[in-house]
Amino acid sequence: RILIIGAAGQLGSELTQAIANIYGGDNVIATDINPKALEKFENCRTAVLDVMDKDALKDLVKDQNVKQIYHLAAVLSATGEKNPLFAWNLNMESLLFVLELAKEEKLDKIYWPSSIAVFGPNTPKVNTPQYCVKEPNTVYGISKQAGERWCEYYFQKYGVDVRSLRYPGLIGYKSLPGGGTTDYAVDIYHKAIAGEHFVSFLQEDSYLPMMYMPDAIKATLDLMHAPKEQVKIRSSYNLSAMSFSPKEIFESIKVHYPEFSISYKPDFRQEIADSWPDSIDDSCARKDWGWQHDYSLEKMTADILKHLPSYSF
Ligand code: VAH
Repeated sequence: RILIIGAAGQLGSELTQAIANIYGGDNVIATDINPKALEKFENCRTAVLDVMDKDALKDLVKDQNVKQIYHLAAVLSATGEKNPLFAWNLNMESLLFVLELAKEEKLDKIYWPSSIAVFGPNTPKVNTPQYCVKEPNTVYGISKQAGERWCEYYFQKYGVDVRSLRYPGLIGYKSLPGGGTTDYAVDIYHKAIAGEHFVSFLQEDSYLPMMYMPDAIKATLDLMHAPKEQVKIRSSYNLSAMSFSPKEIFESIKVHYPEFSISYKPDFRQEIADSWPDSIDDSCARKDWGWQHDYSLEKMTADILKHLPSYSF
């Protein structure tokens, strides 16, 4: 079976559905710490799980014959800055335990998301390469960088087949974001269809790498389904689709909602966004396992504005 930790999160909500559609609901166990959040999963197994409860996790893996784990639970960048040691502890302890469990129980595959947050203020900002200076200055970024080192270590030392992607900001209409610096790019659509004014917590020209959720799901499954020998990078792959600023996403929405209005009120998240790249070079992912994105900003906006108004959470 496939175990998904943090299944009710922004990425997990959609990735769990996609995995259940492929492997059959009986072979997928969606877990989250919040029992209420699990109610939305109708066509797969569910279980309440606190990822910090190592015994419960080990029992679940053994009792349910789990062979793959998608470990998606983490404290994201903005929330992490409010509670640094809690974020470090949860993000790192949980990953180390999943890697150790994979080694002990000889699990087939592990998936663990990294992020563009591994890059820092002195990383090349434009077309950021796969290999470069990475001095992240958020707890979330530090935990993702350390996590990448551990993933590569467990692959090289113990043969654990762990795979990872450095996601850009992810945008989808089927789930709400969970405390990231790119959350504005999801919230803006909700304000547009509600006919309300939007206040951006990032300044208008704050460029960030971004990706529509269907592309993120496709990349994750393409990577996880790739033959082992094609997965040449065992820290985490750079991954990219587009880059845009709050002004540009606003303009793409205004085409559909001419009355929509925006103002800019940068907060503490501006400093985090400023430490991240403007754009990413993901040529390694395209070369090693054939990554191709589908969605541009205009195509994403049209798709979200088509579905969000009638989507019930
Ligand atoms: C965050 N959404 O903002 C996440 C992501 C690149 C950003 O890692 O923390």
